[in-house]
Amino acid sequence: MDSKIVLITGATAGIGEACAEKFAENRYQLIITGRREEKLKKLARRLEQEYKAIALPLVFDVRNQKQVENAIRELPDNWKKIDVLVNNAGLAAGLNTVQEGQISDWEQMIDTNIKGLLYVSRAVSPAMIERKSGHIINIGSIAGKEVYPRGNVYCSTKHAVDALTKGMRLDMMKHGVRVSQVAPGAVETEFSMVRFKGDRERAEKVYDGYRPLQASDVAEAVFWVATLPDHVNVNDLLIMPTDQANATTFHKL
Ligand code: NDP
Ligand code: 8X3
Repeated sequence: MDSKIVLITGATAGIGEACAEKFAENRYQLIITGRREEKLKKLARRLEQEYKAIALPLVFDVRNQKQVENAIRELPDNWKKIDVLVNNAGLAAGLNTVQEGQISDWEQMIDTNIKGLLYVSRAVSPAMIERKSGHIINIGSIAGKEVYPRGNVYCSTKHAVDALTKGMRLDMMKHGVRVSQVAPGAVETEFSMVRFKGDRERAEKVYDGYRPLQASDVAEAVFWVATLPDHVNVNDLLIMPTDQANATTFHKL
């Protein structure tokens, strides 16, 4: 039997990279995407060396609908049958009140986390629907379940991912396509460095005094969701550090 194909957005770092590793270890063929070409190439080489996995790096910005459409349309024939799409690319930019927020931060988050997820899903899902098989796994967040101080726009984008997951499931259920959300609490990745625009001290404080999730913990959950029997769908999986009870309550030493 041919190996299954998984497309992971945002595979150059963090949760996406860990998902790539987990699927590679389990003999999937991978389409790994992101904006940083060198990182994608390096990851493809590593996955090939460590797991003999075949990985196709595909460079695009999820905010650019034409780039997304062209990249998916121009996939070589033997890469077109995407079995699993992991919509992971995303970010938080800044942590401000609305009255002090930067408009460019809001636009980047909305364009990436909502519109980018939609562009990729729109490009990939028709072939799944035609084949009556496929699985879309959206990476949501505890920020899509609750709103925390100064989280306004980022939390809104993740609430949108929550709603889109539900909407896509309603749209695609009759076509045999599964749609799931995996929604993590705090995960130690590049996320906070990106949110605080390279301020390492501020970023590191986010993970101080408790044990955050690691990207590999989330990858385990994503892989489990993706490999359940066809008749089983995990609608929503909220995965938190043991030391984090909700969006704002941590058990710190
Ligand atoms: P990282 O910053 O480590 O990774 C983010 C990934 O998204 C990178 O690979 C980056 O690739 C990609 N990305 C960002 N913007 C774009 C873009 N415009 N086009 C294409 N790719 C893009 O963060 P995480 O791994 O933590 O985040 C992954 C997902 O998990 C996000 O959706 C985030 O919201 C969510 N999440 C994170 C949590 C956390 O605490 N870390 C908790 C809950 C959810 P590149 O820069 O190469 O384009
Ligand atoms: C990332 C987790 O709590 O920083 O989605 O929003 S949080």
